[in-house]
Amino acid sequence: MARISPGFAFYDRLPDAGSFLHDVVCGLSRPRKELPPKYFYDERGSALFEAICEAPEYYLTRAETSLMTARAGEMARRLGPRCAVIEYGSGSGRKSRILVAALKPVAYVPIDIARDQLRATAAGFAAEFPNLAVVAVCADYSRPLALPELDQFAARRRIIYFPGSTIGNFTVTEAAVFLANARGLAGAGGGMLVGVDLKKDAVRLNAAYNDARGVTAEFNLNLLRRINRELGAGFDVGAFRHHAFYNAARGRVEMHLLSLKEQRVKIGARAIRIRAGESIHTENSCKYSVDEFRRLAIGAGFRPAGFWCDPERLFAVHYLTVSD
Ligand code: AVJ
Repeated sequence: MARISPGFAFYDRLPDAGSFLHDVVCGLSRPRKELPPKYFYDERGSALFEAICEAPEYYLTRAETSLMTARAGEMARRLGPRCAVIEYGSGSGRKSRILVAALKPVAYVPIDIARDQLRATAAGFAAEFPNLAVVAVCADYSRPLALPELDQFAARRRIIYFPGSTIGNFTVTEAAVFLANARGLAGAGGGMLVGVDLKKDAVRLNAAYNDARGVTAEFNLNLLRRINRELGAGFDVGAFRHHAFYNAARGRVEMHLLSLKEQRVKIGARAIRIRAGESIHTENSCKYSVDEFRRLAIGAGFRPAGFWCDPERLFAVHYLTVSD
């Protein structure tokens, strides 16, 4: 049979550039300066993140991908036929490709903030899985989000797929709110499959966020380059240092940018001053034991319905369900 050139739907629901300016100015006006990690992912940032995933120290992607490869069949049996898979932060789609190949859902709805990568990923899925309806949504899923109508696909259940331990970017309190919203989106009879990096020794964690080739440092610093380019700020990027460490008391890796000198920059109408030695907190990556994450999910109204770990117990994938 001739293969018809495969298509996909594309919805652009990205907030305008004004919210980037607003979030940056707000974050840098706080007594402890911070920037939201979602802004790492401009074109260069997305490419740098892909390079991080290849770094020998960054075990997360390899552990989760091999876990998916080994267990996707089991996961698919658990989730059942005729699912609609909604993915938060589809990125390159490397992990969802494994899930989709095993699960054979009726629809795949990748949601991502990086427009060009989302287009490429959606096109790839449409070409690879001709019987799959692909509905791409370019959006910031950390904000309330109206999804396109999915009823036409007559799915038995909605599955939210949230791999990569991206949930770790939220604080524990934010993650609880986020999960409660996701539960609403999955709806009665629905479920969620979440990839979560496990707590482990600090040496391993510190190495993962301080790779020897400095790709993570470049990824972190790229946020300042983006602010310079898109918002016309004049940060001296060379006078900042990448600083990442495991904060055991809070169960998270923190990434910061340390300014080595005093800097004054103008962003929009605002003058920002950074002292020598002052930090900008750019990311949290919270780590959860299996039990901690299950308790969090229960608090958000989900029922923990199974989990899978790699043999080294580096990473977990949790299945959470919503009762009918
Ligand atoms: C994509 C959010 C899961 O927190 O480990 C990688 C991003 N930051 N190295 C993570 C990241 C530094 C990553 N997540």
